[in-house]
Amino acid sequence: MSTRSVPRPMSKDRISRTPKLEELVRDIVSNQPLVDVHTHLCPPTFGSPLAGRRGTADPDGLLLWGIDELITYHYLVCEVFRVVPASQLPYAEYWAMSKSEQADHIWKHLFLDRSPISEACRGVVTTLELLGLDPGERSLEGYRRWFAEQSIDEHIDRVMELGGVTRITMTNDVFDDNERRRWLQDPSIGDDPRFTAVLRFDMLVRDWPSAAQKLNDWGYAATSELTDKSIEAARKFLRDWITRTKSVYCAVSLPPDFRYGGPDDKSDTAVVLRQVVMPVLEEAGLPFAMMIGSIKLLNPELQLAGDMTGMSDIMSLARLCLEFPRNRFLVTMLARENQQELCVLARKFGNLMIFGCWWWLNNPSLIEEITRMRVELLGTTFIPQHSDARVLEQLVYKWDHSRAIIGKVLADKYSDLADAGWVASEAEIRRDIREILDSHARSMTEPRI
Ligand code: FIX
Ligand code: ZN
Repeated sequence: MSTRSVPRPMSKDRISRTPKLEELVRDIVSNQPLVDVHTHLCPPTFGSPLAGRRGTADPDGLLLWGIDELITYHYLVCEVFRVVPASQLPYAEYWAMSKSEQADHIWKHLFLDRSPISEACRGVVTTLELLGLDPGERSLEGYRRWFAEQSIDEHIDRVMELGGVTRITMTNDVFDDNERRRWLQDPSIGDDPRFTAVLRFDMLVRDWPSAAQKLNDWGYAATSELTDKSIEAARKFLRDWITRTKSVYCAVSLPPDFRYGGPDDKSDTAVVLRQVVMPVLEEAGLPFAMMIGSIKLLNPELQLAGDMTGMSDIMSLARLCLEFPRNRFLVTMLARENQQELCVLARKFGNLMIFGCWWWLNNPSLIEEITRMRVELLGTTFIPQHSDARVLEQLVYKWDHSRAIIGKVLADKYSDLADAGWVASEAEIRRDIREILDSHARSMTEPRI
């Protein structure tokens, strides 16, 4: 029985394809509070190079904020070396500059000598604008004075409010000496209700022999041979640090040539995943986040800005989902070419949650393409974005820019649905968008009692 010719009775809260529907959807998306499922931010207890009002500067501090950190973001370091190549300004000379000298250099070449139209440059402009500063000021001095006047705790609250972020998920790399030392000195440094911890251990999966050496230095009986003794030591190491950090999930980033061959794969990476990571995380009830596709330090002279992307093997992920149905996987892939097959894989495995448009996918044109495809293939069962903020104030622009695109895509999708004859109510749209933008991320990062 086709009902096409018979228009659906429109109750008062049902809205068909009208500018009103699109506006409503965009408005709901731009105001939905959310949990940011992956950042490199942390509370002030981890120290900060910038003191702010009543603060103390800690040159090795891990909380980056302020104008000089915004301008010297590794995305912009890449871009300035395109404008002033190393043949004109050798890498060593750039890295020998102070943070503010580096910022002045980038500001001159990417903001003053040409319009800041790249996404990373535009991000700085949006951040200044939404913080109430005048992006048109052509010098950094005024911004530096303003940031020096901010007291960091109030500033964190303000930035979270502007980004619509209710909880920030950290990245706590246990193989980073600076980070690990701070946790050992004071395990309560992560006890800030605005933040949740994530135990990150790339080396354990990427390079077992080096990780084993470190575990051994730290008192765990691990050797480069993955004997039962080493495996038990690695399990104890993970359990200890999950408890110490109260981590809500564990994470690794993996290169494009990451391979998991299944139960018979005897490679170090496979054995560590199969016999250490999967059992410990199943036991702890924690999701395992895999960020797949980054080649570390392709151009080491660029330091953090020197990484590269590459296409990855989706079947390795498929084998893990097949072999470990009781584990939850939180996955993002770096290559544009992997996005469609990742969506299709998620249709095969309910324990696979896709998140974010990672790194070089975090650009309006690609966020739109990927989000549209995900809605079409996964409905409301994915996490559209994470900020990957390395500098506190990046939360402001990363969410402002992403919400605009996600809102546009969802407005289209609800209009298409209305055209098809199913007109969602405002309450139904709010329910769906809360699920897409917040509920999934919240359930993957729920603090453990
Ligand atoms: O591995 C990661 O968590 C990446 O997000 C970072 O290493 C990367 O440097 C980054 O900041 C991406 O946006
Ligand atoms: Zn990251």
